[in-house]
Amino acid sequence: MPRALITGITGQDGRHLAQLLVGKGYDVYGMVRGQNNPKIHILQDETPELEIVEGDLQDLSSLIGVVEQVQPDEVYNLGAISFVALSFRQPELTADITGVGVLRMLEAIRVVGGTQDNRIRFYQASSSEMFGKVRETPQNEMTPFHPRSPYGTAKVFGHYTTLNYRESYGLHASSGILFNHEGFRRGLEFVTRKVTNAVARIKLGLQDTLTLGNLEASRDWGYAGDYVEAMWRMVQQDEPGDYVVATGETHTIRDLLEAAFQAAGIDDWQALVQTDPRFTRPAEVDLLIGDASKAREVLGWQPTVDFPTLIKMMVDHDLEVEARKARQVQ
Ligand code: G4F
Repeated sequence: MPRALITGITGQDGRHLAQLLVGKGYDVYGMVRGQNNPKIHILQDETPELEIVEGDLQDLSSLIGVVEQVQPDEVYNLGAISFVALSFRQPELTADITGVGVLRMLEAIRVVGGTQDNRIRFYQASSSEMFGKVRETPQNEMTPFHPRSPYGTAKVFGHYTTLNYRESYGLHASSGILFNHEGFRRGLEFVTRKVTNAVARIKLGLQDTLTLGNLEASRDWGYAGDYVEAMWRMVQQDEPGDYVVATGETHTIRDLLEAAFQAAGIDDWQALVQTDPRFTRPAEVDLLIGDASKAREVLGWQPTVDFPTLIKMMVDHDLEVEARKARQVQ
């Protein structure tokens, strides 16, 4: 059986990818840091086949230990401080985990001998945040980067480090430039889930209003379950490469609000939404829209869930979860 090691296993993508790979017959190892990570039991309920290993993207010797122990065929580096707003408050930590963490994992693979005959293939979770103040629209693999946050600059470092290990050591290292991807496992701090959860609570009479930051930003939002399939396909190619993964459609936060309230059957929502500068960022990424032609042509990948379906899926999920929680409190 092929073996896969996933960092960032407790995050949305880690959970989707673990299930995908188990379904494909892999032995899957998920790396967590520290003892008694509270999310481990969720992972074990969801994917009982998953093995948990301990390691830390801030600690090279722990990564060498994990790679030696697991002897993976494929490493998926999804671990990061991934919330852009937090990266402004903790820029150094973000640079260390989201940026230098990539270098440490690549070094661990090199030191354990994984670059010989491409014994260990590597996937880096790069991000459309690297495009930042976009130089062209839509964005593709050749679009220059102009990051707008400590998260974005750290991702650029990770992206070029992946490229450098490919070119220097012949490592089969691919980089997926993934645009925003969402779903019912998305954290409540990200705007889609913050909105779908609040809309569900408003519908159930558990909350009165919703407070957001910039409503004019535009994002290319897809479904996370589709995007982990693209990661896997990149790693299966004979040659490593960089790929944009996106839907090719963009929507503002206002469109998101409209879709979410509509999914809950609420037409008149304007008065339910407030804005507060607390939720705006020192520098914003105004518009993202990806051109995934290369992924379509080379990987045969395309998204299967469109924007209204995605938002409805999330609202329905949150209606169910919030109604259950409310029943338990009574
Ligand atoms: O949902 P967001 O926090 O995602 P963001 O910043 O686009 O980053 C996400 O996608 C990236 C891919 O491009 C990933 F690399 C990254 O790890 C993460 O998954 O914010 C989306 C937009 C922003 O423009 C933000 O300013 O929504 C705007 N927004 C407006 N009000 C808000 C809010 N975002 C959040 N999180 N909370 C608000 O109240």
